[in-house]
Amino acid sequence: MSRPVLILNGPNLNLLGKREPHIYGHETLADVEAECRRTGEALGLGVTFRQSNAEHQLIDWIHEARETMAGLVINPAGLSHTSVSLMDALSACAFPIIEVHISNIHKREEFRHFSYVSRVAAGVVCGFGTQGYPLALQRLARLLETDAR
Ligand code: CA2
Repeated sequence: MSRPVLILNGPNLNLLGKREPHIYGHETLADVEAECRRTGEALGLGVTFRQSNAEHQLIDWIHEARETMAGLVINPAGLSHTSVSLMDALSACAFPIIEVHISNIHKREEFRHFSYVSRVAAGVVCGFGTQGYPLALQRLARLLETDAR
């Protein structure tokens, strides 16, 4: 039986592949979703994939996930660097959380170097382009095998 995992994408990631390809590449969010579904199937994970531009929506999905999901991959986008509320919602989750950034945030502006989400994540994938998503799923699958947080 596959284990349910949630992949959340924060503000503006709906623009992926449509703007700023020099930073974020040419793949669209739909391409990323398709790749995550393929990877999830191979790993025995049932993938739910969502994006919102609204902080409250992301928080509501995280609250729901506490009851329904075994793990979470999140690209919090700009909210990584600003949102205590998102961090608080994530810290109420008992399952493992992997944070993904498509770009290498440490190579960019200073304000992107800090992430509130990293404080509650089991691990962070950053700077691997959209390949970071399937890599995060691989790590999540491994953590779920051992039931570690
Ligand atoms: O590298 C990442 O994945 C980020 O989470 C992306 C965020 C940025 O604020 C973080 O510092 C790093 C930006 C998401 C917006 O994505 C766009 C994609 C294409 C065009 C415009 C924005």
